[in-house]
Amino acid sequence: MSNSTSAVKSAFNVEEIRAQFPILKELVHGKPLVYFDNAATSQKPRRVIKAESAYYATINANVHRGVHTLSTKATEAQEAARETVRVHINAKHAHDIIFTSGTTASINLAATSLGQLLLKKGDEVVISGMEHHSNIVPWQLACERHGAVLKVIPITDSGEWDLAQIPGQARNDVFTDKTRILAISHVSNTLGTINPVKKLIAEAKKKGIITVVDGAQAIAHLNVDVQDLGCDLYAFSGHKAYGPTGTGVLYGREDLLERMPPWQGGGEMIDVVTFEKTTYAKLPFKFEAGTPHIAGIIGLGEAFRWMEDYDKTAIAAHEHMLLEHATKELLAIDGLRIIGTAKEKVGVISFVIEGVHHYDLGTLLDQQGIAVRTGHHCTQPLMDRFGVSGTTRASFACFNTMAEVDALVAGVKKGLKMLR
Ligand code: 7TS
Repeated sequence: MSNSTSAVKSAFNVEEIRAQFPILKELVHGKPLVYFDNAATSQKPRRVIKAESAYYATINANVHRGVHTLSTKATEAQEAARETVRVHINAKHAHDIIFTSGTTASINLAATSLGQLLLKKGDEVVISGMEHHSNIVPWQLACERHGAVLKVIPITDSGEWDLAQIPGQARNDVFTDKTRILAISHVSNTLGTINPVKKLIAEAKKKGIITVVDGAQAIAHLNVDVQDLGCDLYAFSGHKAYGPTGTGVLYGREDLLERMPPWQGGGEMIDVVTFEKTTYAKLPFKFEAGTPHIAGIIGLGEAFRWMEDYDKTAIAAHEHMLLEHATKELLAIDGLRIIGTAKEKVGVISFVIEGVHHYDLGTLLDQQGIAVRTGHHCTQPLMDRFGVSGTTRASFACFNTMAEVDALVAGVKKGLKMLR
C-alpha cells in the first residue's frame, strides 16, 4: 500500500476535520445535524466546494477542444484530477482512469463493453448475494443480451461470502470452465462487510476470468491499491468520497481497456469519423463521449487531494472505534438485531427492532436531527436473504464523533418509547 504513505500526513483530529465541513453547522428541526448517511453520500469539505465553484468563476471552458487560454486551464485542471486519482489508487497510468458520472455508470460501461467483448451463449457471470442493484442489474442486462447465465455467491448468516456453496456447483468450486466475469463489491453498503476481494481475484485470475470490483463503499474508508488487488476493473463514485455528485471513475488495466469496445458514441471519443466507419480516440477518451462534468471532476480531484492529506489507516481506526461503540450500545437495546456481523467491517451498522418499522424509526430520528437511511438500501435480494423488508442504517465518516453515536443510541431509545 505504498500510495497512501508516500506523503507527509496531517495528524487525525476529528474537531479539526469537522471545522472543514460547513454543513455540520446546520440545524435540522432546531437540533445540531448528526449526519450518519455517509454510505448514501458523504458531506463535502470547504476545499471541494471552493474548487468546484472556482472553476465556474475563473476558468470555465470546455476541455480538450479550444486553443484559447481558458480551455487550456480547464483541461489542465481536469487532467490534474486524473493524475491525483491515479496516485490515490496506485494505477499504472493516468489513462487507466476513466471519468464517469458515478459507480452506476462505471459498472454499466463495464457490463456493456465486457459483455460485447467476452460473453457468448451459455457463459457465466459470477456476482455475490450482497451486491447493490447497480452491480446486479447491468450484469443481468448483459447476460440477457448475450444468452449468458448469472450465478450468485450465497451469503452466510454473519453477512460474508459463502464460497463453499455455490448453488448447482460442487463444493469449493466458485468458478466453472464457463465463467468469464467475476463482479463483486469490495465493501457491502448494507452490511458493512469488507470482502476478501484480493483472494477471490487471485483465484479468478488463475482461470483467466475478468474481475470487476464495485468499490463504491471502499474508496473513502480503505487504502485502495488496484495493482495490489490485481483486479481488471475497479468502479467508484466521487460523491461517497467527499467529492461532488455526478462524478465517478472506472479504473481499468490498460491492455483490457484497449480491447474493450466503446460504450457510448459521440464527440471527443473519436479519432476519424466518416459515414462508413469511425475510428476511436486513444485511452481514456475512447470511453469519455461528450462534454464531461468538468467542475465535478475538478472537485473530485480536490476531494482526493484532501483525502491524501490524512492517513487512511488513522481514519479507518477512528471509524472502527465508532462502529464498536455503536454496536455495543445498540445491542443492549431490547429486541434490536444487527444485520451484518462480519469480522471485517467498515463503519456501517444496519439494524432491525422487533415490532418497529424502520421508516417510523428513521422519521423519529430525523426529528432529533439525526440522519440515517431506512429501507432496502438498493439490495433487495440481500433483504430477502435475511428475511427483512428493510433496516435502519447508520453509516459513519471521518467527521463523526463518539458523542454523535451516543446521540443516535439515545435517539433510538427515545423513538422506541413513542413507538412501542
Ligand atoms: N455500489 C454500491 C456498493 C453502492 O453502495 C452504491 C450506492 C452504488 C453502487 C451506486 O452508486 P451511485 O453513486 O452510482 O449511485 N449506494 C447507496 C447507498 O447505500 N445508499 O444510497 C446509495
